[in-house]
Amino acid sequence: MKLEEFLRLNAPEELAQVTAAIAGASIMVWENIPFKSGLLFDINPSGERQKAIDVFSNDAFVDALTGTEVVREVASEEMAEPVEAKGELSVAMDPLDGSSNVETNNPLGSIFGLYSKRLPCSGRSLLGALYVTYGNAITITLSFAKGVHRFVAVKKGAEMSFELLGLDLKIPEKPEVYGIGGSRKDWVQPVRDFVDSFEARGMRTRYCGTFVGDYNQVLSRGGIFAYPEQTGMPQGKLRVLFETAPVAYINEQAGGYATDGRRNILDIQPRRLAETSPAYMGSAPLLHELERLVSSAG
Ligand code: AFP
Repeated sequence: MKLEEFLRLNAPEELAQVTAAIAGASIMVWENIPFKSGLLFDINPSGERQKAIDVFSNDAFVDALTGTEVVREVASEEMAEPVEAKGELSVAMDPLDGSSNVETNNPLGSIFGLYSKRLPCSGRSLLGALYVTYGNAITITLSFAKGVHRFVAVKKGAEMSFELLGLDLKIPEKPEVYGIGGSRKDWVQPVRDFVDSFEARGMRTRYCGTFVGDYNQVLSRGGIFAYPEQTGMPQGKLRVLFETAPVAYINEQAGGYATDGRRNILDIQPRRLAETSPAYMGSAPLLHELERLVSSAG
């Protein structure tokens, strides 16, 4: 089944329009990766150097989203202020997740949260979320409150389309892999102790340094992705609105659990667009165990 048909049968009209626009722009972004990986002399609002491909992907998705006429605002990790438009939906996005992986050809991604309220707001206002992975294939993993579904880009002749790859994906409860960001020496003690127990549980480490690349394998194999609170970085690194809340929403729809160590990530009410929080997500039993350990440590 093609993405368009799935959307027609399963998604509210405005979410269908936004998803189709993102799908089209994601192909354009992927096609431009080899041509636009030189450094620009520019800095994004979080102080990170912007590369040409970051700017290109930001502009491509902003244009595609505002072109739908159902989007009210687009906030992006790459912009200090949201772009205003005339529709009803607020979109928060990380247009190119893991862009420091461009040179090494590790997977990259794009993340989108589709919110009913003005930004910033909590993940409880998400109407849907999706992420794109640019790996050995381009996939879109999405949820509109009724399960998690995945599509893969397929080229037939000159035409590129997204075909259904998996319906109603569920995260395995038995954990198999783990990927933890930052530096082990800086993780808080309960996280270090918990991670030390993983090998004995038969889990293996897998980490590529792109959030959605790392989360995506957890969704398939079971386990945990985390970017913990660290010494000197108590709020972690990942942004709630653009990154962790949308993926936490998908994770929950797949039967998993996502926490900042003390509460469900979807309950965080960010006060700023770029607010970060510690993030732990994956198989529900493992994540509830982690939350108990971290929260009881104070
Ligand atoms: P870049 O976009 O600068 O490559 O950062 C990627 C990222 O925000 C996220 O995708 C990764 O999970 C995380 O950083 C990796 O950070 P560490 O290199 O500190 O583990």
